[in-house]
Amino acid sequence: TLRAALQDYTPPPYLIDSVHLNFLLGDTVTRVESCMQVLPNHAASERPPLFLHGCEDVKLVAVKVNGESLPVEQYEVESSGLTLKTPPAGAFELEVHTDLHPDQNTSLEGLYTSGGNFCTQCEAEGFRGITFFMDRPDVMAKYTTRIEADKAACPVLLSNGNLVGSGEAEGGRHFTVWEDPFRKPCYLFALVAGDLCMKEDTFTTCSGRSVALRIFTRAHDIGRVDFAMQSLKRSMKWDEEVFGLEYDLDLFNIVAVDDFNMGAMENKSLNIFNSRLVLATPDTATDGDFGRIEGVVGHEYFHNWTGNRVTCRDWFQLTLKEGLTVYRDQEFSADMNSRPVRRVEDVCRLRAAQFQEDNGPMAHPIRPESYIKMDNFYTLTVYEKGAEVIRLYEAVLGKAGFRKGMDLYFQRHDGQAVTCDDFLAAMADANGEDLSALAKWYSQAGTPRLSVAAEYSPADKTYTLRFKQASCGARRLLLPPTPGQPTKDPVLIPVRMGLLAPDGGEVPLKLRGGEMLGSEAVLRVTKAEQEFVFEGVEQAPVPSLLRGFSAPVHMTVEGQSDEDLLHLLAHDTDSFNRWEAGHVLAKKLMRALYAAAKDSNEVGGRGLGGTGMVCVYARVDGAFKAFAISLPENSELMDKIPEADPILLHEVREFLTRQLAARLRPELEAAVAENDSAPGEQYEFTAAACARRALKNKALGYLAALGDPGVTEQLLHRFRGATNMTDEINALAALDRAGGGSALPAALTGFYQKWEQEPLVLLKWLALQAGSNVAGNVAAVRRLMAHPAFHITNPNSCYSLFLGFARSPVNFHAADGSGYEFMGDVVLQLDKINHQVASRMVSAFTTFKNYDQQRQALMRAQLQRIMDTEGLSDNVFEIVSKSLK
Ligand code: HT7
Ligand code: ZN
Repeated sequence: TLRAALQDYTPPPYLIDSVHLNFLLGDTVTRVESCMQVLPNHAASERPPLFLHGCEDVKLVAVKVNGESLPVEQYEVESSGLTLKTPPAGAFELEVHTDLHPDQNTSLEGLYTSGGNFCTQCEAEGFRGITFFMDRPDVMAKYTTRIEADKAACPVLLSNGNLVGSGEAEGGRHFTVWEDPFRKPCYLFALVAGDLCMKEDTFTTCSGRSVALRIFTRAHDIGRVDFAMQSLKRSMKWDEEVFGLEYDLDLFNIVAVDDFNMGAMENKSLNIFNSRLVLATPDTATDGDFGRIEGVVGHEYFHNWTGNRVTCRDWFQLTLKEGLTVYRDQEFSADMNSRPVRRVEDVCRLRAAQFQEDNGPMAHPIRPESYIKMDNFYTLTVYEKGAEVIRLYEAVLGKAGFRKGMDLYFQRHDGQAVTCDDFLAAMADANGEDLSALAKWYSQAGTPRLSVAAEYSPADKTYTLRFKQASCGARRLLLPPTPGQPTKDPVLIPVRMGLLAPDGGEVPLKLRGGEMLGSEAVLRVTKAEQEFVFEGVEQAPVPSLLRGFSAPVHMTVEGQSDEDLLHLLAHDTDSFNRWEAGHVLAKKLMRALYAAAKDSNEVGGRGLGGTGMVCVYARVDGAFKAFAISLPENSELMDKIPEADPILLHEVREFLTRQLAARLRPELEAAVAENDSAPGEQYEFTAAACARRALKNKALGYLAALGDPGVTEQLLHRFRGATNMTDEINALAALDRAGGGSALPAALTGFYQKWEQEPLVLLKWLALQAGSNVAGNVAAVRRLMAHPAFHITNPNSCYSLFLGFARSPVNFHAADGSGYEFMGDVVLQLDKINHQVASRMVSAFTTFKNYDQQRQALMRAQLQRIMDTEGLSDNVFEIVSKSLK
């Protein structure tokens, strides 16, 4: 097992100027002929060996140098790669022929088949599964790709760049030739061949060029690509308007495939997508699906500049392209929909999931220092926290300053493979600012803790905010320690803030010795302890801090009362913080209920009810009403509950849900009535329509908790009469939550029969059953593995069934360990099929230190059992071994 380390980076000793690839696709064997123009990238006095990465499944057939077969003693082949011991001095031509079996490739990296069609996935290190190559992103070459295949089986043959040739070949075969004019690393290479239908549109760029946009799917699905196509056109326009970035080729292709390890891939001009992120019609996709499609289509398109034109020097720099591109797709979605709603959703995800990662055995900085398998570092930390770090630049520099930095970044680095330091330098230089205080965000893992104490002096009308970057506990560490990083330095935390007067008005801000700042300021907290004194404050204000969640930190405001929170809820001008006030109240309530239940062995026994939340619901309106009654995720609560009992926490949630449903029943029924769609109303994916459906369905979910037969009847009626998938699946989920009675099995069967031919819809059906909290459901989930709707070689199927199951507190965390044992079995079974998918399943275990002693022991036992298994993949080994440390 080899570990790569950031500190070991050295430039490649050779470069590949151009490569000609010839793919001879076959039923079982595919031959790949690669011809590379190699250039020395070392001192003339040296003759270093040339190492080309390879992989076990690639069989070397021939090696030639400058047209001559290379004698066997001049090279060495191992499963890890091919070494040319003494390459010629100066430039030379290297030809390598390999044989592959794409139909047997269940790892879904390199070249594989999905539904009989050929496709590729090369990021991060999959190109070496196709041919021997310098598989590292700082080797950027020009590609020409010839693809030859049986014409009947593969009428469509695609690769990157422009189509420059095509024709017939012997034996009923045909070919195409593609030329990509832009240099690229091999991880952006793509090939697709098969029987596909296509839908075409055009986009005229800001400089008047016409770009053909094509989306390819299987024939059955081609009627479901309109939304993705519109999303693509909107992304192209948005990038021109917001960042001045224009598309650079005359063709942009998207291909949808069913078997795909992740969401999508930004291969130059030939994006490949998991079909669940392309195909959508109102009857098969939910509002959530539409939102994700828009975001991911945007994300992959935006990579054309942030990732492709400017790429990463090495994989440690992954956040350079991913954090930045997530930031860009979040901004795009915010502009297309409701900005405040999007921000709340993004922050919830970050705090519920990324903060957990930062607190667990896999914690790493957004720029990791080492890895065994790079695939394990496509994480919430690199992506989502990475995007928050980009947001820090925006908070510090303002939108205009941020744009200046982006412009300089492209001006300096177009066509290069660069580092996060280069990005920071471009931002700093474009604005004449010293941003070195931001650098620590790249190298330190963990979520900083920021505590704030406030003091008002009526005598001199000053208001002081004292910030401490500190964690609780005796050691007074600036940040909680993470694996390998016991101590931390302070970081730059931009705190966007305002002060609210007792009447709810905004206090004009003036820092001691400074100018008037208006009603909002961004304080730069850079020290372990730092204070800011505001002058001319007439009455003790309520502070509104970290507006818009201006930094990814845990913030505690000392002495913050429920009254303060209700004041913010009523008056804050920042919509995020208004929502946050209600959210903090809900967290306090749930933690109090949990603590009481733990003490008394009785949930809700001390008369704690949902009064605070009832107030919250009454005071929030519009798009936020659905959020106002959303209870915080368990993972957000566990941060402050040591050795949590997940089932007790679940019971607290159920109790509170019933309480709220009972106390708010008239309001919830009104919300359903007021937000119901009118008969015959067309589905629209707009912020307003989504907000209405979200509130209605949230309200129905609460009403379901009442266990009232009348409600169940209504849900069944809604389920049968639903005219869109959002309402249909929500009614089914609510029936499940209502216990469903005898109606649930029939509804599930009806749903299956209705959607039997639609694998994407059946993913929802699998996830819903897998996540059920009916005790003993593990047996049903095991049975579902044998159902025709489930395919163990399909990642989506596994994510729905297994990760759906891991989300059930009652069954995954069953006290007898049966849920853990099941997931242990799943990891071991999947590791023989697909290492990446298997290692994602291990994530169910990595939070084990959050739970009570018995559960910790049971989870650890499963990790140990996995660890003790022979022939474990590097992917699974890396996560399991770190977890057990
Ligand atoms: N850049 C893409 C990453 C990706 C990937 C990584 C490892 C294994 C499979 C993968 N498929 C796609 C996705 C993105 O961020 O756009
Ligand atoms: Zn990406």
